[in-house]
Amino acid sequence: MEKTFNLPSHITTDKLKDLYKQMWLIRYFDEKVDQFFAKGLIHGTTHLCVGQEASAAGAIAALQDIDKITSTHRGHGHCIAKGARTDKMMAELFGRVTGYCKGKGGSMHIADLEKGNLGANGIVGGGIPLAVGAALTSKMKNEGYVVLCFFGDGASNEGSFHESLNLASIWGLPVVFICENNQYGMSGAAKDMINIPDIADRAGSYGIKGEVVDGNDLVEIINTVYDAVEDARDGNGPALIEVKTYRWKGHSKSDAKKYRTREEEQEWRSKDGIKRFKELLIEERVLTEELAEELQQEAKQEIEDAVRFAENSKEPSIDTLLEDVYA
Ligand SMILES: Cc1ncc(C[n+]2csc(CCOP(=O)(O)OP(=O)(O)O)c2C)c(N)n1
Ligand SMILES: [Mg+2]
Repeated sequence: MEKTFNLPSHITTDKLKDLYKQMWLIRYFDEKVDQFFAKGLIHGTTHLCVGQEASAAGAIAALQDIDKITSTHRGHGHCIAKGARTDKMMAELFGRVTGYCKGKGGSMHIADLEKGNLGANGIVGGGIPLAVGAALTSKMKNEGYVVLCFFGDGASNEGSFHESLNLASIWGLPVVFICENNQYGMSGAAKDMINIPDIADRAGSYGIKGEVVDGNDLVEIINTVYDAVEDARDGNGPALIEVKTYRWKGHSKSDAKKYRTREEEQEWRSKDGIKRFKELLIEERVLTEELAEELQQEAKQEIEDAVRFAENSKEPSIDTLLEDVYA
């Protein structure tokens, strides 16, 4: 069986297995980071995307290798899905020389230009104009790549979102905006901050297509993003896709989550995108229980190995303190 579920032709059976493992990699990576933060072994700050795995894995699976992404402060999943090495990511969070920024950048500065990841961004809404700039480059130089731009519900209230969508629209740029509506921006519920039920409807103000997808349905995400990306590649301009999802953990470290109920959390956990994808793959005979378990264990082991790699790497030496630092 080469192709299932009416997915794009590059999503082969092997790719489906990879995606299943990839979602576990993202989850185990962030679970591990959570533990190390709690123990005080990782410094700075971090934002975990546990619960949002299908969004990163699905949207990026729709791309070709030449395509680019811009990410956010909650970007570990985007990074892994765009092909980053988990050991170099973990080393970066541990502040070691083997990390993506030689240990000086941390969670919100990981970029991987070789793989087309233009970088995480600590400025809410900061990646959106960058994505539009990269898409303008693609168009002007006729490079053929599309840019996938991730941001949150909170970021969709920033001026940069509105200015960027307007420019991308009038210039017909090859960029697809992915709004990961995880229901909260810090402690603010999206429903209290935005007076329309669907952020995707904001696309109408800019004359571009807007769609809502279920953030726990990997297949729906791949298909919707793929159509938008290929449309953009064909010169038909941008689109806005709102992924309805949920962050299982707090906003950042030390968040008691007093602004939401445990029942609400439980309800979203029961819709887990990884679990749903596993059930689908078993039903479609792509996976057996045994193979699913094997892939999950491989992912777990890779993250354990990433931690060993980080722990065994050196911290930057004092004489490199001012190297590669721009501010
Ligand atoms: C320009 C700017 N304003 C405020 C902040 C502080 N801040 C960091 S994350 C965040 C919430 C962002 O919410 P959302 O866009 O929904 O992303 P999520 O954290 O939910 O993934 C805020 C306000 C910031 N980093 N940058
Ligand atoms: Mg949010």
